[in-house]
Amino acid sequence: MYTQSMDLPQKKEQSASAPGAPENPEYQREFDARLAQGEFIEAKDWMPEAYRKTLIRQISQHAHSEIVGMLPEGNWITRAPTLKRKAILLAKVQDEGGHGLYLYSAAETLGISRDEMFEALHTGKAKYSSIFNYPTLTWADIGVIGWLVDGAAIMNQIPLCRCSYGPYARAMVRICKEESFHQRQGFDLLMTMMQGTNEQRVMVQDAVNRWWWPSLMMFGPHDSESTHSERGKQWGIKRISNDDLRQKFVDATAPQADILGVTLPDPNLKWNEKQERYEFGNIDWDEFWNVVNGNGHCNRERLAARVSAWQDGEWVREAALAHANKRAAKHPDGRVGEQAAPSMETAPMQTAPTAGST
Ligand code: BYC
Repeated sequence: MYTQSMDLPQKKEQSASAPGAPENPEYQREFDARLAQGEFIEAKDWMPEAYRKTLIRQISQHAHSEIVGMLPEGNWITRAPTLKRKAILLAKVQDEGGHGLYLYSAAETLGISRDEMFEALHTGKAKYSSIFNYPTLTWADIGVIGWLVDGAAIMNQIPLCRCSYGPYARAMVRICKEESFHQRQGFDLLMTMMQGTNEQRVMVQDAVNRWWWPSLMMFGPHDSESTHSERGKQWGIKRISNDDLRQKFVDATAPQADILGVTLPDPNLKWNEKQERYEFGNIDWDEFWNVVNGNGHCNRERLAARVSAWQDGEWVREAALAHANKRAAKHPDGRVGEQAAPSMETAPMQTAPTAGST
């Protein structure tokens, strides 16, 4: 499986970078200097414990969002209106699963296990994006998720490709490329519907009305209310603030709504010529916190789906482990290929051609 576990931190006693290693002013100065120079911090490098914890929190929550994000769209795979749209949706949902796996792998390099991360999700300790607690009521919701939700995700995630932690930044490069396709297929789906019947246009407008505000909430609370922004910026994890990203998203999306022929559900949305940006109305923060705190439309349903997937998959994990143990017993030297290469002692002397041989 694709993994970054080659970069796993060494054992505590072997490495000053291991979780729980003592803080050290000299290492701290070196760490600060590297951040100031815009260098990546890598898995085996020393890092302050709070930096490690913040990354584990953010990356694991990001991974959970991808995995939980498969549910509202997965709900429509069997009901896609054409074979083409079904194939696209299937590929998109599969991509989200892949994103979750890269991100879990990136988080593992910080010394947390995947089981611990799942445990945090299943017990409600770890968050995932508020957006996935809204229901997908019609086929138009699938287009709107691509256009608005993936659009907001890209806006938030492009700066993460330059975040200070190497394994996270590299995972984000590939994720952003795929998200960009996701956004375009959503726009394309909606454009097709807008060129269809009046009923289809009404369906699209209804979906836009329901998803617009939750999409703006994806960027998190106002900067003044954001508990992690200050440190995140100092550590080069957060390059652009929640409010600035939200503004960029509105500025990019409002003209796209005009092209589609839909109205964004905000009477206060207007172009400010002087400031060269859109003004927009107030977000309902009570709704946001209600959803974040587990009381949205689908919070319980989403979590229950993840927990039952985990329980139903127990036999697969057991079988995979039994298989791995069997192979390890068969190949104690760690080689797991079809045929283990002969060891130095048993290898015939002239297996490799020497220079000048024909
Ligand atoms: N939903 O101090 P703040 C996708 C929490 S998946 C829930 O500003 P930070 C896709 C926040 O965690 C997209 N909770 O935090 C998948 C914190 O609580 P904790 C997911 C939220 O970290 C499938 C508290 O509020 N993207 O694209 O500086 C299909 C205070 O917030 C939300 C990512 O995860 C929210 N919307 O900034 C389609 C990107 N917002 O942890 C698409 C990576 C805030 O102290 N994450 N909270 O309990 C980030 O960039 C940042 O973590 C955030 C928040 C901008 C989200």
